[in-house]
Amino acid sequence: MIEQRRILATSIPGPASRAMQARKTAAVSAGVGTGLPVYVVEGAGGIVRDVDGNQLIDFGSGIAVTTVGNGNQRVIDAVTAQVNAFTHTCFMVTPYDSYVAVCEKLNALTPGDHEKRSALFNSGAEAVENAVKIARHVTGRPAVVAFDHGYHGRTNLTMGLTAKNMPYKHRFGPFAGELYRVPMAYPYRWPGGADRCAEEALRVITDQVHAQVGEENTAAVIIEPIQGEGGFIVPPEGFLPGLAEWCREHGILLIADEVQSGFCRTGDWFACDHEGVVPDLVTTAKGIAGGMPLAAVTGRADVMDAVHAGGLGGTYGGNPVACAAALASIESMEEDDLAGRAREIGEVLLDRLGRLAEKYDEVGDVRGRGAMIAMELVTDPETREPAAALTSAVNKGCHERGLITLTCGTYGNVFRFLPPLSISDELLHEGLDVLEEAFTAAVG
Ligand code: PLZ
Repeated sequence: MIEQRRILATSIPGPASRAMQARKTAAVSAGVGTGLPVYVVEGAGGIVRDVDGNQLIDFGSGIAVTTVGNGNQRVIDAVTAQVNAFTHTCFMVTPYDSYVAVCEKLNALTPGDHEKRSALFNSGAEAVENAVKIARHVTGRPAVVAFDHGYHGRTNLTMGLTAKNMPYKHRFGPFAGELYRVPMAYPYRWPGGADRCAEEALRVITDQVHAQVGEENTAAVIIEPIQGEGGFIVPPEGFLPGLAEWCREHGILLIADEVQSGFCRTGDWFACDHEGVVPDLVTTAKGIAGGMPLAAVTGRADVMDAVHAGGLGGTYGGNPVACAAALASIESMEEDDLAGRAREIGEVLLDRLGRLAEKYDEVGDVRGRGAMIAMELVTDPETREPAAALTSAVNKGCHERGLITLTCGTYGNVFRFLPPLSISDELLHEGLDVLEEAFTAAVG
């Protein structure tokens, strides 16, 4: 395993990475961007090593995917054994046990102790598409309600559910019909203030659906219990339970998109667990399989079984190598108490970022849960004008110093922290030192 140490061997990106990036430009569609063009050769724990010999601290986990750590040994062993046995049969043709075992785990671990069923897919977007298919099929209703700042994917249906135009939707329409958007309970930017956010947001949302869509036309409400790409927006206490209750009253299915927030990331198995919210359907992906492509829809047995045989599927959904990786990842989460580790990481992040916020007015808000933490940067704490330029300058400064960081947010002014849960305290603190240095340099 490569040493758990940051190494700056060349400038970042170094000469070998720059040469590869030139080939990338000539070979790969310009539509596929790269945030930090260092070309990776190896990863272990909280470190990613590039082709120039630089070792970067990983605060991104490939966008919340390598939750169990880069190069997790359990995942490596399980994947290797599975590749040697067989790589594919198509579960719809000749099934295999690991698919069933992953579904059993999902049914047991997702919120609620009611009877559940699951179906496996390849990507988060595909899981969301299928959750919507199922919700429409079982309710016989067309409308789906999504939120401001929401992100659900890049396929046609999920683009329609995603809020942000650039870069996700711009000139890629027209989008699917019967998708409606309502305001998100965003405490930091709620006009009536954070204290009134839960109650007022619930009123606005339910009024809007009643007046503009009709509850009886609404199949599902889809929400990320902590919004990811939109800015790590944590709804105020009471908001999600209130939304779940209103959905139940009207026979509307609540779909929790836990693609980014799920699998120990927030210090619970799922972000919904924090307030005991039990959705009808849950979508998962990313952290489920330690980097192998796997996604799932898990939900109430009566809902999931209402679909006719053959109505759900796909060639690769629940690929055996991905399922082996998922079982190994879940075992790591259970055996190593990664939810507990996420809470510890969260305490360190909140403490250090909180101190940065005391020092600098530009840090407008620090929020999140477990190892899903963000700071929102503003030009002025009174007007809360988003500081997108400062955010990208800090991001660039971190990259140059050997720290992989990610930004997010509708206004591009949120700095997010998603380290692998196997990261050591030492690397975590060193990464935060680097961030502070980059922040101080950028703020001037
Ligand atoms: N739902 C909540 O966060 C993926 C997107 C990266 P896929 N988020 C990272 C990018 O720019 O494409 C995501 C998510 C939530 C759905 C998805 C979609 O998951 O596996 O990328 O399709």
